[in-house]
Parts: sequence; structure tokens; C-alpha cells
Amino acid sequence: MKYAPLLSPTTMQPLVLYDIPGEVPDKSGYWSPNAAKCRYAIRYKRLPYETRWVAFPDIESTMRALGASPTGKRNGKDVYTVPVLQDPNTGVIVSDSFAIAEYVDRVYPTIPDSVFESEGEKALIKAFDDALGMATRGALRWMMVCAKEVMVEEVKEWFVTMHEERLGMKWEEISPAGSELRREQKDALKAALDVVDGWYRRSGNGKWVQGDRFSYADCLVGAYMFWYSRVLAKEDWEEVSEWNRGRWAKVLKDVEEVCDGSY
Ligand SMILES: N[C@@H](CCC(=O)N[C@@H](CS)C(=O)NCC(=O)O)C(=O)O
Repeated sequence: MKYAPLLSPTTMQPLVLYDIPGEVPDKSGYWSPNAAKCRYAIRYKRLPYETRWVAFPDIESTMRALGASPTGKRNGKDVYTVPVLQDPNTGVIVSDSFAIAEYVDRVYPTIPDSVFESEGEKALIKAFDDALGMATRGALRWMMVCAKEVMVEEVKEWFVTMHEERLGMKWEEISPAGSELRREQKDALKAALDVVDGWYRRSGNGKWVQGDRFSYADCLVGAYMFWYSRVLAKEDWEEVSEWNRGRWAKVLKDVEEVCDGSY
């Protein structure tokens, strides 16, 4: 079901998207995958927005102060995450990338620029979101270790300690460069992307997950590729992006293009 627009992109105040800053080569700061998912949706819809940076160690205190909802539990305690969207036009604060995409699509439908074609499609794309996360899980620790390299300098030590505590292992054991374990993590990513490539092949050879129609599913695959392209060593991203006949380099390029490219 489509809703009548409440506010127009030309008269609205910019949305505020909270994200974690990094020191990426292009100096944009953007690297985080979860924020990228809903940022692509916002950009696809041509909605004005600004980024507010929150250092990783300050996420919980900043989000509590803002009145954002936690997105889960860890050891029985509420977990606060980014992205979080603050909409100055409505006063609404939304936590979680998927909920943010749903919110902007509902409140700012700007037909035909919807990322969900129907209410019913949301269930399937949510399942797709979860499936992508599960499929690529085997490479998560590799990405985690690489992500340290793009963290802002002051946070690097905190980032290491936080992961050591959460995983109960030394940083050097998580994904040692050149090790058999790293090889397995890379193979796990390759196997995962073969599965995702199989999903694309079912879609009638179109450019998008759903063939000819762009949807939030494409924002999701695009966000994973964006993340890999930002955190992986240059030669590793070059290799990964060429797997499956260059599909991943192309997906990232296509999503960036349709979501109005440059940051
Ligand atoms: N389901 C959430 C997950 C968000 C998430 O895990 N964000 C990470 C950064 S990419 C975070 O804020 N982590 C904080 C923590 O783990 O304490 C979403 O899709 O927005």
C-alpha cells in the first residue's frame, strides 16, 4: 500500500543519520555496513540528510541521551547501536537500519522511488537481510580485524580491547594475516558469495536482486560490498570484487550510481 507523502523532499529539513567515523582513504569517514544499508535507501529516495558522527565507545551514552531504542540484548543488557535516524520534521527517532529504511519509505514515499514495493515485500527482504548476514558470517572476524585499520586513531585501542573481551581471545588470534584461519575465512566468504550469486541468477538476468526492479535488497548487497571495499586491503578487495565474473564490483558500481553516487 502506498501512502500520501506527508512532507516533500524539497521543503523538509535534512534527516540526521548517526554513524561511526573512520579514517578511510577518501577521507569521507564512511565505512560502516549497517549505516550504508539505510543510507543507500535515503539516497535512492533523494531525501536530504546529514551525517552525525558518533565515536564507537560513545554509541551507548549518545543513543541513550537521544532517547533511541536499544536494538538487542547482550548478556542480558540492552545494546545500543548505530545507525539511528533522527527526523527533525516529525520528531521521530528510529534505531536499526531496516526500521530506518521502512520509516523513510513510509513517511517519504516519493513515488516511484520506493525501496519496498508493497507491505508484503518487507517480510521477504527482511529474510533476505538476515540470510545475507548469516551467509557471510564466516568472514565477519576477518572484516572486524581489517576494520581496525580504518578506525580513527583514538579509538583503535578501545576497539581491540572491546573485541578481545567480547570474543574471549587475543586480537592476534581473531584473523591473523597469512594464517590458515584467514584462508578459511576468505574461503567462507567465497562460498557465501557463490550462494548469493546463485540468488541473482534466478532473477532473470536483470541488474538487480529482483531482476529489473531496484529494491532495498540491492541496498543490502551494495552495503556489504561497500563495507568490503572500504575495510579490506586493496588487493583483497580487488580479488573479491572480481569473483563471480566481476559481479561484486558491478553491484557496488550500480548501487552507487542509482543511489546518486559520491559521498
Ligand atoms: N541490527 C542493527 C545492527 C547495527 C550494528 O550492529 N551496528 C554496529 C556498528 S556497524 C554497532 O553500533 N555496534 C555497537 C556495539 O556492538 O556495541 C542494524 O541493522 O542497524
